[in-house]
Amino acid sequence: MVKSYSERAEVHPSPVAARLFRLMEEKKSNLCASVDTTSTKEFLELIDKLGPKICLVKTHIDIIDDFSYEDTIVPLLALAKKHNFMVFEDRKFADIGNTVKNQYAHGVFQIAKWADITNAHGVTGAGIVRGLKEAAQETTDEPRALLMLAELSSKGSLAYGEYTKQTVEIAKSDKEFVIGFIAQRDMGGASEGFDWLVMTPGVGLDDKGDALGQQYRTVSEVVSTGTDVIIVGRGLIGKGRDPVVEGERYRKAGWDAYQQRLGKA
Ligand code: S5P
Repeated sequence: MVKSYSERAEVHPSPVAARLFRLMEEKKSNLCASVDTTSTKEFLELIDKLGPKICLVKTHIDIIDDFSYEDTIVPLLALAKKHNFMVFEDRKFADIGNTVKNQYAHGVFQIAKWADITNAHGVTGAGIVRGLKEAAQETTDEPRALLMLAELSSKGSLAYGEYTKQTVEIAKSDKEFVIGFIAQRDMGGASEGFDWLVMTPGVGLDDKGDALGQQYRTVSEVVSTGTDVIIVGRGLIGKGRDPVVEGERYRKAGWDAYQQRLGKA
């Protein structure tokens, strides 16, 4: 039996996951907007438009040309409050524990200070989880959470088979801090008491892929194979697209697919 987001919120060991599940149910949205744009102005304008339709904003903060904490992050957090969404910095940490600890908390971006969720590759081993957790604890009293990159959407990705399996093993090292995966399907865990969130990028309703190896699956395809949160970038904000129209279209598609998975539609 597939559990609802609100049932999962009630018992989840991570306050970040619990809050996300609650607000997904409230807003009837499992849509995460990937706002991959290079100016602060456009970044904030797009997020303000998409805000009512999404549960999560995914950022690549290092692609913003005119980044500053005051002018980029402070208004981003104000929009998160205004529209009730959470923030996920797609940093894809991939170094030893001690280095990622510094990368997460320090430098220009100070990700641990403002992002509810970030993510990491398993390639360096379980020390990456401990390093990131220490940085979070030393930086803020706010709850923070991590997703492990178990699978990738791109053509020729090396993250499959034994690599994916061992990344899932790393996730088991911290039940509270690691809330799930970036993956293309359900990663199991239920029989061992884990309730992992699966977030899936490479989702598009109109395109099959791009010229640089991205591959898209449809919303109903990914939700039927275990996705909890759909991550959509260019499908929402690509050239010629109206983010308000596409935001509602993907929100509805994601929610309908979730209802179907629950057996309610
Ligand atoms: O496997 C992956 C993992 C990620 S996080 N494939 C991805 O495409 N992503 C990210 O999702 C990628 O970095 C980009 O920010 C977003 C997909 O954007 P789109 O425009 O192709 O929807």
